[in-house]
Amino acid sequence: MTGTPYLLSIDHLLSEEERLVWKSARDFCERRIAPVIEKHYEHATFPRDLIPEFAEMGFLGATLQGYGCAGMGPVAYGLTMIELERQDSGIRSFCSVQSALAMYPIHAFGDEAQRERWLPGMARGEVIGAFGLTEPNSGSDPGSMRTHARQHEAGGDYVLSGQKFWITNSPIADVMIVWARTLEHGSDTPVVRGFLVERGMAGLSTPETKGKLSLRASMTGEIVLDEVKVPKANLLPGVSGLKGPLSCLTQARYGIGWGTMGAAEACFAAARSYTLDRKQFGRPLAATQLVQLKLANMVTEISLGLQAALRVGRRLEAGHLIPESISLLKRNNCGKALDIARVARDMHGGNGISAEYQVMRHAQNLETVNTYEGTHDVHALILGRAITGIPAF
Ligand code: TGC
Ligand code: FAD
Repeated sequence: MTGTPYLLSIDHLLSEEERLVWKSARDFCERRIAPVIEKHYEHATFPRDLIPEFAEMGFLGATLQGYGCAGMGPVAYGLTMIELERQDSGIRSFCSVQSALAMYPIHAFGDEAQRERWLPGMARGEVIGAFGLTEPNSGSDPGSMRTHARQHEAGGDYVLSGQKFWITNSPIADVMIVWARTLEHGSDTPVVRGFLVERGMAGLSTPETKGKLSLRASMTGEIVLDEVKVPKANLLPGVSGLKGPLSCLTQARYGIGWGTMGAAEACFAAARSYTLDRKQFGRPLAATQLVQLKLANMVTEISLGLQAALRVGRRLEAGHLIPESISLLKRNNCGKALDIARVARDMHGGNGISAEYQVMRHAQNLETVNTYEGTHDVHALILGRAITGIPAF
């Protein structure tokens, strides 16, 4: 499938249907994203005109059942993530947020009226979602969030105040899943709940975050809530506590575990081809031992990363969801993809900083991917807690 010499290829471990999904995702991404991505990255714009086509491909809410969603298995979904991120992490981000962070919580924790109201339009790409967890003073530690929801009377509407920061899609979102602390009536301990905040609600603004040097083809912004009145019908009834947002993150982190291997493959393929063509000291760079060592390291990490993603995907298919195994996958595959992109950039010499060769764009993007959805080090601490039983955050 990949045309690259992976010694531990996953191709023969896939079903016929998974191979078909992979091929059609790859053809689509090469045909529709590859020709425009460089321009969008340079101008820091997101290709909104492609959203209906993402919907047609089944990329939006891909793993969800019903409501016009594709109902893909976890492995087929992972393969689509590879192809999106082979082109650009920002495009994969758009689909991850729409699917895993906005549609998933409505599907998993919403009531039937909320599902019917939002999910079909989101699957068609007509309604865009965002996920507001991070705040200026609460990133790795979302439990310290300040955004709060007040209820004047038991069973009444809510008033939300606070600020969410670094939010993918917020400037273009129609509906935002906002996580806020609220005091349930009769309790004096605030609890985290999820709210569907709609564009147009009085007191809501979503300013764009400018000046990003990474993930430039993705829209990022804030969600500012100034006494926003949110009807009680917009509370997600099915979950309370931090496990609500963290469950969504588990879904999204799984997709990133696959997706980053696409960016890594793009960088490896570029480095291989460049060093086979480029001659210095009278022979191709690829004929030198140092270059072959770098290529061998890349192939090794991508092969192992894909095997790990497939293993986690098959476990999910069988109903075994272990968040720590997804932390291991997200952390390792992001970290390795970032290393591969940096080395590929170096192997291109001066050309490596040119937009034309793409490796620097991937390297810049992967700096973000290594940070969001739990930083590389925070995932080490999640694993450390699982290994020792001691939270060391
Ligand atoms: P902790 O005590 O560990 O957990 C609280 C409750 O949540 C449950 N839980 C999980 N459930 C599902 N999946 C997971 N991964 C879970 N992790 C924990 C846990 O069982 C517990 O449930 P219960 O029933 O006992 O209440 O909470 P803590 O405050 O100690 O959390 C620690 C830590 C560090 C693991 C957590 O806060 C964390 O993961 N921090 C990283 C924050 C993060 O990843 N933020 C991402 C923001 S969104 C984003 O970046 C989107 S990028 C979008 C794009 O792709 O463009
Ligand atoms: P901090 O938590 O302040 O961390 C700074 C550094 O300290 C990191 O290196 C971290 O590993 C380290 N650190 C933190 N705690 C510890 C510790 N206990 N021990 C040792 N080291 C520690 N969030 C959303 O809610 N929704 C989104 O859609 C979204 N999209 C994003 C898009 C982009 C482009 C970016 C850059 C971020 C996005 N985020 C989003 C936010 C992202 O999840 C956070 O940036 C991330 O969780 C880290 O939080 P922070 O930036 O506050 O860093």
